[in-house]
Amino acid sequence: MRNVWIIEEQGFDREKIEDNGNKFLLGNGYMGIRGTLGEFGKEQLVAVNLAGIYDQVGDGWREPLNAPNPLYTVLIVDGEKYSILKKEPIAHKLSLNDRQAVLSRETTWEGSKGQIRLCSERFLNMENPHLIYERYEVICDFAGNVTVQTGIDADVWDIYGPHFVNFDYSGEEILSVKASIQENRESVWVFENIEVENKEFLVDCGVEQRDKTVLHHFSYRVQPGENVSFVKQCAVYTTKDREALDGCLAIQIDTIFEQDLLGSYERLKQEHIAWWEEKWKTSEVWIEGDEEAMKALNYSLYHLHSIAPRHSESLSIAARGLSGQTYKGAVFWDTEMFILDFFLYTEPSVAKTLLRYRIDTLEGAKEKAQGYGYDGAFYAWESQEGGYDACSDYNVTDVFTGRPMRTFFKDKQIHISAAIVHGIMRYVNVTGDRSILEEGGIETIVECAIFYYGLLLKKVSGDRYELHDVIGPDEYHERVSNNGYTNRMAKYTFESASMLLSTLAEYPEEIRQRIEKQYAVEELKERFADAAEHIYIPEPDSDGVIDQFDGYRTLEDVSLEEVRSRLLHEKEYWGGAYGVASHTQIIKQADVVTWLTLFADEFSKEILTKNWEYYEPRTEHGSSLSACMYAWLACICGFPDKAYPFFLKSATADLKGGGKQWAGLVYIGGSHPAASGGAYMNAIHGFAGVSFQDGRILVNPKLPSNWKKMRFTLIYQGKKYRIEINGKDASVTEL
Ligand code: IFM
Repeated sequence: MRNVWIIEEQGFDREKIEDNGNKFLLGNGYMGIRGTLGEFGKEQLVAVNLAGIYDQVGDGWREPLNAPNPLYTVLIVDGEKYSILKKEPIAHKLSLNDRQAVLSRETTWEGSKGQIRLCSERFLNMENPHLIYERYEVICDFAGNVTVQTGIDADVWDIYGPHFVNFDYSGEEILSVKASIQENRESVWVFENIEVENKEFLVDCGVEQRDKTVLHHFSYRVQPGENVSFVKQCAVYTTKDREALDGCLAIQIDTIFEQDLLGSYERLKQEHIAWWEEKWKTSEVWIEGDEEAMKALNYSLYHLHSIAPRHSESLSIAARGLSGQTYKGAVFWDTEMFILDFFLYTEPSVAKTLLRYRIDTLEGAKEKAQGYGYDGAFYAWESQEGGYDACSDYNVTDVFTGRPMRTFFKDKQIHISAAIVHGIMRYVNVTGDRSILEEGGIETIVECAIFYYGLLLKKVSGDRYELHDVIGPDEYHERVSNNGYTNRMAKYTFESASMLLSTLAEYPEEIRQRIEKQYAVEELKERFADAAEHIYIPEPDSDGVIDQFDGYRTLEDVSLEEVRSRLLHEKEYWGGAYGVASHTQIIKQADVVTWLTLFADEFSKEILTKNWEYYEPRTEHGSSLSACMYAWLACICGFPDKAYPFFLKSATADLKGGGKQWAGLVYIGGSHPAASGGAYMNAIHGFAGVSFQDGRILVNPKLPSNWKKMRFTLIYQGKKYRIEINGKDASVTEL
């Protein structure tokens, strides 16, 4: 068997720099370091992307900060610079061991006197997420002068920057850059320390500060085969880490950095590998019969582990993880609806951290609702700190005029609030831990229900409630009425809130009192029960198909190819007022299919299948959130082989790269955590057929024909289980 844990790229292709940055990303929840090379700068999209710290420059979009890059390294041999960008190598390999989360690089150049080989490897500390380690080695097969300049490059890549305005460089043994953002609200500190091997060959060394870099330089005189090598340790802190900083940063860094770095490196690496090994014990998904799928799926899980905010008790995951500033580093419904399950089943404490972020941003959601004159909690479509909605009124730039286009994602994607309710309820049901409800979850759910209640419309003569003027998951059709997904999720919210208010007696006295103090419980209970009963849920037509929204099937029924052929520009936005899809039945992503997947037991197999077959050819899959829902529903319908290509599409979103990079003229490239989480859900719920009933795990496997066996671990209601599947047979063993 090939090593399914090695992700490798042979040769150097300039065109792949951007995709490789995502593909070879290292992360530890606190920061993500793109898979770029030491000699790269901001033009190659180098980024040390930080979680949960944002800045806005002028009228530009508010986005997360990229810290100065402490892994910047330049190699000079006999006076000539060896950069892959300037000098074509004779061999080059980038390799990620995604079981160990170690990224290595090997590059060989043919110089005028012989060959020069550069090998480096790096990893991020998972226990202390501020720390980065790198080992670097150069070997020449000739006698020559080797100089290495390595240190911190503060000329960072920004999309809507520059964010850093004041720089404070210092360099003795430990280099540091303190960079402060506009208005001096936040600062970022980056430290770098280095220990060189083979000091006997050293002819010169020192520190220099030039432009926006502060660098150590080491010059060696080497004989053939003698290596120049060093180990770097770097640290990143921000003013958000106030406790850790404690006002005396320099002293702390001395104590945090290893004293005997060379001697400690191997031990640190082994500890790092052991940390990951421990994670894989609970999270690895083993598949017999399909190495490609097993590799892609576990690689997706590697990405999810790398962006889990384990250092915090209240933080979420951005739509592009920690791969850069794309999508403003904001949190979307992606987290609750696509990413959450992986953590629910393998590391519930992380799931709780993700949901705590929503509970802690409830005030932001209430403010947003108030801003529109609504009651309750309307969560941010693109959530940043405090629940601030970073989504702009003009979120797409028109390719023809260069003008911002009015979009309504922020105003009309009301389904976001229900996603948070869904996440909290899933947490409670899967973990059996109700503490999240007691710690603000009840209020969050009630406020979301109040929000939807205030939006309900009823015809004077009618007896049903409707939701008008919304955008469903398919963002190409704006301001529609009775989007089935949105209505069903609102119903779910009413049901959840009503159930919670009806069972308050089960909670400790102080919780009950807290809730009763804030709400007219009896009145709300009645309202929510009534709303849940009477909200209009679109039904299948005589042909079994459900309209995605009122009048959907009166729109032009035209093929995807035809709509694509109408594009006048490759980056043109398909939705909105003039989009090529807006007046047709072509949709961006799974919409009705998402609804039917989540509530499959409310429909017959026949209806599920008819809708899958109707909507799939009409779906562009223009979002990485789409394929996994089609895969999952195909499994529910009993067609795992039909599901398989959709599953693979999700699982390989970052492995293969090449996804959509533009929405109009807005850059949306980066990694795809929702697709990773979606692939996991496909494997567990779809192919393995895991569901829960009355506190029990049910397994009803529907493996694709090339999968023989499957094995994985799940944590359910506080206990760990090993699930083994062999064809159609399954066993569940408590561990
Ligand atoms: O949340 C998604 C949305 O559904 C489609 N556009 C991209 C967003 C972020 O992934």
